[in-house]
Amino acid sequence: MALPILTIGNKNYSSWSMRPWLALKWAGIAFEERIIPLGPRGMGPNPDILAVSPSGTVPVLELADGTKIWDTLSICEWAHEQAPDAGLWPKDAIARALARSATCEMHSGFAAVRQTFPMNLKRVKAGHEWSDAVQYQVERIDHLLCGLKAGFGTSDSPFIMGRRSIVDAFYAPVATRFRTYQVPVSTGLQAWCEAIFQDPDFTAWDQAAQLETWTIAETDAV
Ligand SMILES: N[C@@H](CCC(=O)N[C@@H](CS)C(=O)NCC(=O)O)C(=O)O
Repeated sequence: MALPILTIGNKNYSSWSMRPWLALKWAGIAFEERIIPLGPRGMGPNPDILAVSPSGTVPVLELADGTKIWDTLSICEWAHEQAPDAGLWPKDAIARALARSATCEMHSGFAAVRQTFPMNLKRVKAGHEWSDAVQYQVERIDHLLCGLKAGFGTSDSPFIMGRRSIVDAFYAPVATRFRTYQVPVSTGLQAWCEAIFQDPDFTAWDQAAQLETWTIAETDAV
């Protein structure tokens, strides 16, 4: 049977693409990967993306029967349903509800963080400045993830819910943003960031990003 096809943006910049890519890897689901290089923000609909994705955004997962799943969280949910023992969602109902809440808060929120710290894996920037509103969101992320880890993590795993889950996948791009723009975080959150950076699947994505030659001048100038 044909493998599902995950179409993503290029790995240096596409934070939404990283999330389901990690979730599929962590669930052990084989897939074919196709990359469409992203253009500058506000350039209008990208015809290459529109040709494969009904929303005009990536990621999009095309199943063997032609069905297209065009939303990050929906692709992660699909991965969980294909491989329920992989732990992408916790088995405990309360843990799962809170993991979903944290994931949805990322999916629909933190606009100031996303705007001020665009994902750019190849970049390290000293002296970046951000507003109090952004700092408030940074602290909210820190408090949220450390609180979940204190409640549901385990001493033998550095990940938020005790093993690699959709929460880690959703916040992994944020860890890279804090690395790129040298945003100070608590010791606890920094330990989680380091665990993400050492994860073999994250590392594979990051190494591929470092080799990309596509650039978005507007993002590189932030
Ligand atoms: N809510 C969507 C967001 C996807 C999204 O905004 N993707 C960006 C790339 S990271 C995109 O495709 N932008 C269109 C473009 O760059 O042309 C999801 O969860 O999948």
